[in-house]
Amino acid sequence: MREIRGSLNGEGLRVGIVVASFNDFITSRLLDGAKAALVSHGVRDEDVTVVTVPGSFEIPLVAKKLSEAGQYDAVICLGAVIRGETDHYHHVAGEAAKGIANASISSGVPVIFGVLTTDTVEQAINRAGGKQGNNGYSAGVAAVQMANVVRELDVN
Ligand code: INI
Repeated sequence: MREIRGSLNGEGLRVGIVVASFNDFITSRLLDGAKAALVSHGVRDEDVTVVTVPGSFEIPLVAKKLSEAGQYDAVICLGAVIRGETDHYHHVAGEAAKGIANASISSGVPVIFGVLTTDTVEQAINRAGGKQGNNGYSAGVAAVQMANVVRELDVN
């Protein structure tokens, strides 16, 4: 039996990060987590490119451009969509999720969904370095693993 799991060795990987500045008190923590995960798994600081966009709605376009550039082994998308009183939340969260998935499928490059979608600010804080860990860190680990999964699939 052959098993492909994707190693967690990030040496030599080039990673793009797209981060939304909306709710930046959350997204800056997600970014810190993602960078920490990449560096602790062997990705070199100079092999990481960070692009900042206004909000999560704008993430998909940049994710698509980065993933199609041929310069990155994985792209990480970071945002925080927090439910408000209107249904704006649904549109922003839905378009971000759909666009990020499309970028990954169409480019063949792993594009990691590190966008928090929560009912409350507290839930977001808990997932951005609080009680429930840091989703940015998990996104960084997922980027390394998926880049290696795709590499292993491509050479076999
Ligand atoms: N963008 C977010 O990243 N999170 C949110 O919670 C949010 N809310 O709630 O409005 C949000 N809106 C901005 C949106 O992403 C766009 O930047 C804006 O609509 C301009 O296109």
